Amino acid sequence: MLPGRNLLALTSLAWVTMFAPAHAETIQVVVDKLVFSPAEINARVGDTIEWVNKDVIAHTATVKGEWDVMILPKKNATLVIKKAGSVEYYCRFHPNMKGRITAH
Ligand SMILES: [Cu+2]
Repeated sequence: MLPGRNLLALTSLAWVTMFAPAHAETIQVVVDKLVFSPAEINARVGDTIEWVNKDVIAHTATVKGEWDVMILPKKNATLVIKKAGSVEYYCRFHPNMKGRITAH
């Protein structure tokens, strides 16, 4: 076995141990005047999406058969990304409101 490889493996492990738990991020999507902004976001599995509703009406972030998040007027709502992939979500009350989450 090469000592150099061991050191590299050990260093990588230390990095993962130190940074993995703190790595999950919260990504904010503002809902204002019936628009998700930004409409397209990139995330990692484990990240939290937080919708911040600035409107005085309720919205949802919905992926049919996957998840459905109610976003009450002037409130925030969150969802933890559980799997990788790209999904388009929409608002059940205003189906022309659309957003996309691409998770790695
Ligand atoms: Cu809506």
